[in-house]
Amino acid sequence: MMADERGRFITLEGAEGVGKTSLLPFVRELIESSGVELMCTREPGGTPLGEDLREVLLNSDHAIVGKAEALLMFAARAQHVETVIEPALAEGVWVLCDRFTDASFAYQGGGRELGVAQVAVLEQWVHGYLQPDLTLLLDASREASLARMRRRREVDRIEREDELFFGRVRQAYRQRAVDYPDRVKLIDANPAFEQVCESAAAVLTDALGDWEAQSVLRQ
Ligand code: Z5A
Repeated sequence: MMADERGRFITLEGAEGVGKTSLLPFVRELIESSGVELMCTREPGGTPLGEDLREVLLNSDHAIVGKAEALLMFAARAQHVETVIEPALAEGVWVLCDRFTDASFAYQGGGRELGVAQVAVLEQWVHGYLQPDLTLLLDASREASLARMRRRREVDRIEREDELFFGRVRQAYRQRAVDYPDRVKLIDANPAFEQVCESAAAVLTDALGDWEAQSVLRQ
């Protein structure tokens, strides 16, 4: 990569329990092995304000209405984009983010049924100029996700929703891959972890190759 180039912005997405958090160190290592400086972050969170909002969103007992939930997600995101993500990218640092705005389209747009148009208005306002360069979207059956979730910590506020909610979340996520095929790469997360890593590696290797070629052409 040329010294004065912007960093690349890569996001990891998928419904709860699909294995994003498990995959993150593998993705991190693969990207770093290409020689770039990489920063890992997450949403909601990534800043002191964002982490406080995460606590409210996931662990408070408030009955938060869908619109308030969407606005809180985007409040955390506005702080995150302006103070962390954008400055890093501008300095040439690559950013790997565990969830970003595709999650708002899936959970608030789909799960809470606010719709794509409402979420798109917030997206445009908060970071209309910024989109991930690549999104790895892990997709697994609800049975597989549930079985994996049972193996870990207690459930948070959103995870207490019903099956219809999670059906809409998965459908909305899959629609993102249909609507943005060049950016959002659907990865089958049903198989064993090693196989999921292989699929993610194939997608990443392709993207890294394309970006390297673009970088060489610009020199
Ligand atoms: N949210 C939102 O609503 N709107 C937004 O805009 C944003 C977020 C940004 C926080 O997400 C919540 O915020 C989330 C969406 C909402 N709520 N829900 N529900 P989070 O990312 O912090 O939390 P999470 O979705 O619950 O993710 P997680 O806890 O990090 O789960 P995961 O990353 O998908 O899974 P994991 O922890 O990597 O794996 C779970 C277990 O399965 C673990 O024991 C693994 O060892 C095992 N595992 C993983 N992969 C495999 C395979 N392939 N086979 C077998 N076992 C596996």
